[in-house]
Amino acid sequence: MSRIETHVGDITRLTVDAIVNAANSSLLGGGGVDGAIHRAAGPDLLRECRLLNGCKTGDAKITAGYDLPARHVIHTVGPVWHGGTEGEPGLLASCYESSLRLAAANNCRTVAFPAISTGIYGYPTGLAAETAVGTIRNTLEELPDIETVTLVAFDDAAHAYLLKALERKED
Ligand code: AR6
Repeated sequence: MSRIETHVGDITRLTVDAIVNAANSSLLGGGGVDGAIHRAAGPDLLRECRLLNGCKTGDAKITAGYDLPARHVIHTVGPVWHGGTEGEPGLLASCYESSLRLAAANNCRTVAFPAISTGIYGYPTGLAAETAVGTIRNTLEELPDIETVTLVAFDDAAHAYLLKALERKED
């Protein structure tokens, strides 16, 4: 049985142990999924984020989920797409790996990810889906306590890329 699932819709509605936020290095909020998570969590989330001293690209930090159904938010900072020659794939893989390791270290068994970097940061959706699926598969081998990872697509087009990536790697 695969431990990776997909879901189409709004990540802020999911009842999981942790949702991952596609943040920026300030961790002080922004647009896209970051804005949606801060709106749904309420102002206490920003209060806790102010104490974290930001986050480097490819790293992750954890907070409580406040008014969200999710118990925690894991904030990670994806790379801005510059054409793929500035280490973007490695940095994106590092977002997924760091977030999963942080989830496991905080006893989170169910984790949901948005498509990190594929909105405002311009990472091509298909390439990002391949990196997400490959990295999650590899990392889960070392994290037996994580039961389910949900990859959240905001629309059907993004979902199709996720399904393609999941199919391709499932040999
Ligand atoms: N639920 C699930 N996915 C969503 C939601 C949602 N509620 N809202 C948007 N998406 P983006 P990035 C999808 O731009 O590219 C912020 O300002 C969206 O369709 O949120 O990593 C931060 O502060 C896309 O597929 O994140 C940073 O400055 C994916 O989430 C910057 O944007 C990611 O799009 C980060 O840019």
